[in-house]
Amino acid sequence: MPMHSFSRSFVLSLVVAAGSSVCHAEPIAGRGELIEGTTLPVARFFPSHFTDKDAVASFALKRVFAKSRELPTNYTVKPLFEKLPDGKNRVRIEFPVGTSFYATGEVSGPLLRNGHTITLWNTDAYGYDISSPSLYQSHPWVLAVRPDGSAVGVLLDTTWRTVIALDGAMEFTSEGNAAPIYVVDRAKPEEVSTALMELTGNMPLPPKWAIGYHQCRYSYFPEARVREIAQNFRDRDIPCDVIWFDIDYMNGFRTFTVDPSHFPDPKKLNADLRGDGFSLIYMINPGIKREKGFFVADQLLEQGFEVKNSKGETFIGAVWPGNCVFPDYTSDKVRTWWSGLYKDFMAMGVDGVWNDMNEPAVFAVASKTMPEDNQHRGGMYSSGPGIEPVTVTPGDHARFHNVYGMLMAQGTYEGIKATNPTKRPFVLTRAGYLGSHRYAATWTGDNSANWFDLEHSVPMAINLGLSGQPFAGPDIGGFNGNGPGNAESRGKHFARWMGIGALLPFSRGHTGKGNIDKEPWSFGPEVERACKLALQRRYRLLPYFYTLFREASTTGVPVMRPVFFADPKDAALRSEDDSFLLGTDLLVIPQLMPDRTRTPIMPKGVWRKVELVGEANHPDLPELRVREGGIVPLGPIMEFSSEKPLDPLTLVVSLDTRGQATGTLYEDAGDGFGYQKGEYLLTTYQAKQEGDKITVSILKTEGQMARPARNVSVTVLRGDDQPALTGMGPDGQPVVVQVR
Ligand code: NBV
Repeated sequence: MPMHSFSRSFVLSLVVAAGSSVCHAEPIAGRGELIEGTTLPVARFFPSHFTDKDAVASFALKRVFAKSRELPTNYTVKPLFEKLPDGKNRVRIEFPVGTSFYATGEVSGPLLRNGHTITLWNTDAYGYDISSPSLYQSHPWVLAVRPDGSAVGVLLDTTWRTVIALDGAMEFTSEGNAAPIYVVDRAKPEEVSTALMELTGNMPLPPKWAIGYHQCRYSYFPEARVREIAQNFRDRDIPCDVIWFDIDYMNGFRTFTVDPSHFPDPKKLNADLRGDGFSLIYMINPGIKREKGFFVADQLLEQGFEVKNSKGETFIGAVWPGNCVFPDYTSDKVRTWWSGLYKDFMAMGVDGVWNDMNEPAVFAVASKTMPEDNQHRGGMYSSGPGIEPVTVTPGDHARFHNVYGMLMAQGTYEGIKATNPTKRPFVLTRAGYLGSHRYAATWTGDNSANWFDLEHSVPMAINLGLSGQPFAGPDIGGFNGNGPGNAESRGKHFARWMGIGALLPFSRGHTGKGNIDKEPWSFGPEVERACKLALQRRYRLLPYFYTLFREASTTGVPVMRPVFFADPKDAALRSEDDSFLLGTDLLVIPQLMPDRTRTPIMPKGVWRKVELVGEANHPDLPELRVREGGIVPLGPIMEFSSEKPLDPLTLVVSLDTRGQATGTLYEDAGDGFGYQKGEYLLTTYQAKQEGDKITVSILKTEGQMARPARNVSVTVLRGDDQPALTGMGPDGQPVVVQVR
């Protein structure tokens, strides 16, 4: 992977070509070239002060990309590099007036990043707000959309602390070694997403259960409480696939242990819950209690696998269990050891793992993390199976801080996969870096139970998707606090957040310790009904979501998209971040603060209102609209994702002005890797109106999975006030709908 495959002679020739490597008072153009291995051209630029000492392993790129040819002389993006007097490296790129900036990873506030500055430095940002300079993740990546709708993505290949300023121009200022940038110039923003995937790797297809709804809190214990939560979901017919075990399940916060007084028989508990259709996710943190006789600490210290301080001694920092030692995940040997710890743990009946506090968070120090001069040993790094490893040289924590969490998540992912090789791993990580999507989904950390964070949860998830992390979402309901105002407004706030959260790629309710209960039924019958409808919508939409996850994993185009993706030339859509798109065909118009009067800006064309579960005009649920020309596949309402077969398959059709529509459906076993050998079915359905008949049929199929024997129920949307037309027939044969 990920070292710029600098053979020594390559680096030397580069240095010679660049001339002297001294400080430059004025910005100057770097040396550009095109790289091999991408579908369309990607340019790489090195600062002229770049030397072979700067050439370190990349953790963002999925592999080394060799030069393919010289940069065409008419290449329009012209970065200017500068070595600043304080030793920092700056690169600045000018764009035409009217260019809109997005991405930059996990950022609070609006979708449009023009005028914003962010510092990439993974931080335990409890209770953050839009003024927080750094959150939990670092993505040195910006998407620029020019006024004509063409788009440019820029990746600065550094792990060091970096400030991204988007004040007119695009500017990165980074500490540490000089680094190259990768520039993707494309006709449309989607194509930039695809190029980003080609550079950084793809998100593996998640197991289907992980796309269902997740219920969490800090923390459900003892065992009886966990059972009660699970039972409530089933008794109340509220869909839910996953129950989470936060830190209190552990014995004295020791990782890989279970508190025997609260969970005397976790294997039985897990088996019972699984029998009820739940999957179970348990938290694992990087701070390992420094205690003789604790097997994880003993193994870590005996092998010398811990992070050291600047004197080469074991670094000790306080976290939940008290004084802790920290695995040095920059070493492949340490990651392999860490992976091995999951074997016994998973055997308890664990389905997925949650890595928290992995910025890494350290208590009682102003920096909230370990000292920047702590030492990491490095080793070999490969981004995944079959990718040739590169050497990671040892270095300071300052260089590895932003990738510590990602490397932990990678070790976790690989451990889970080795333990259960026939299952798709699921990992959730709090800290991350550009490339984390190769191993883990993410959530937006310790947000707050207020209206602002509810509103910002939409653009936060969109910008993560535009930064290569499609599997993201907030703590639904808010982590910090009970909610705004009195009991009634808290209930409304929760219902509205569930309405939106149920339509985000990662959908999990969670709240902090000491807060009021925040399960769907905790706020009384009215809120419970809104939550139930919200979640039933998600489950009806699961076939569509799963199709979009598959698309994201193969093309890099995110599941959740900004509305400007519908028409990148339309300047009016550029700052719209209340509404969002799921795929190309479904527009979600959320209900935010009750007294908010702003009307979201819609993309041009006809977007027809659709009702999925009898929720018409519910005041707390987002409005859903289907694009003209689109077909959205739906399944039956279910209580968990594998409860029922996809029968009937419902196709919601919205005809365009020519009387036509198309849409796709991806299906496979829902878990395992058979899909990689062709055991899947990708069907493109088409609808055509001729005279007073609309015929829905299969346009093409891909994959070797047999088509299940089932019925297709067709719903053809018309005007918002006109009833839909319907028809039914066996899948595989044309269904004819009579126009009345
Ligand atoms: O493990 C407890 C919490 C967890 O619930 C939350 O989601 C994480 O972001 N964790 C942080 C540590 C304590 C936070 C106050």
